[in-house]
Amino acid sequence: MSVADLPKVELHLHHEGAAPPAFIKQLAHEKNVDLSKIFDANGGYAFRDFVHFLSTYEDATSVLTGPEEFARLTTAILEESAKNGVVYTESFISPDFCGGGDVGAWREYLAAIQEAANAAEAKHGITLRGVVTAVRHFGADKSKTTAHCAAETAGDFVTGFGMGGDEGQFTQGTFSYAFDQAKEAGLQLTTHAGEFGGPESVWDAIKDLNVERIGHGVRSLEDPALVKELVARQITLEVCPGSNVVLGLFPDFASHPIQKLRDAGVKVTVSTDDPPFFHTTMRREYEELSRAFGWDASDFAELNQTALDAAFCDADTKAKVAKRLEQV
Ligand code: MCF
Ligand code: ZN
Repeated sequence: MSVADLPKVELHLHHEGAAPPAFIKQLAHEKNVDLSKIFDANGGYAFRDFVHFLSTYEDATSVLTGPEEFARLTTAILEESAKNGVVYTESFISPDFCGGGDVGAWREYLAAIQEAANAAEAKHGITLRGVVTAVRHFGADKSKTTAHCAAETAGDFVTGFGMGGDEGQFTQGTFSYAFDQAKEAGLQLTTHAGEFGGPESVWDAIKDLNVERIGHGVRSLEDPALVKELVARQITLEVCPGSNVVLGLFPDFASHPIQKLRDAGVKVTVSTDDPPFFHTTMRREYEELSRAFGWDASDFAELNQTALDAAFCDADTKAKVAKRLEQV
């Protein structure tokens, strides 16, 4: 059996970022919006670098509106994830893209997403949990509204709070109020850091936001003291190797630091981030890692256990997912 066939746990997937180009093209067509500039000659998403990626992402998202469309997207995402052997996944969803921060509208989006997720669970045996996500370059005020929406809807489905976006403009500390508010509502915390922001953004995330997990965090290796701190605090990294390669952080999988982080004792997991943007899938991530580092079924079993331990869900759900992981 190929390692790509193994059951998988994924912790880092952006809901809109998982929308296939054909899905977005269809919506643009229906709404008479010209989005031709965001697609390349092969029909994939076009972007030159990280900043351009963020604007392409925002343009694509602009045609995705209403609970019904998010429900359809959820069905498409979970079908694709299940095809890839994913048995548990967490996705980043943002009130900024779902009702613009209005709690009533946000509840409607969530209800539609949850209904689609329940149907997918019954059909494919895949569980979804939602991590409500602030967009970093939207600033502190918006993050407070996002945290308020998260706190109001914390429960069985919304189990985490996070932040993505451009690490350039505002420090992590700018968002400490929002993260504190989410924590008080019982949500578990993660933030993107150490991708383009460098090791200092990971330090800030640990010190100012009290997160349990870090999205990416791959540049932590540049600071040995930080690596020690991650190990001591048992912080789990949501590593997305294919995303990092396409966005130009590392030239290829073989040069990716995931192996070195693992050797240093840091808890690492593997995710796709925005699969159609980065021409990847969970199967492909496993294949490439196996090729680059010789990882076999036991390495991936360890990786999945780490992911399940760090998952933002309750003990009953973890036990259910653990059973699915055993069914090889
Ligand atoms: O992980 C990648 C690259 N690094 C930072 N941010 C993002 C990534 N994919 C999507 N994002 C951001 C994007 O700015 O997350 C937000 C978007 O606004 C959406 S979270 C529902
Ligand atoms: Zn991400």
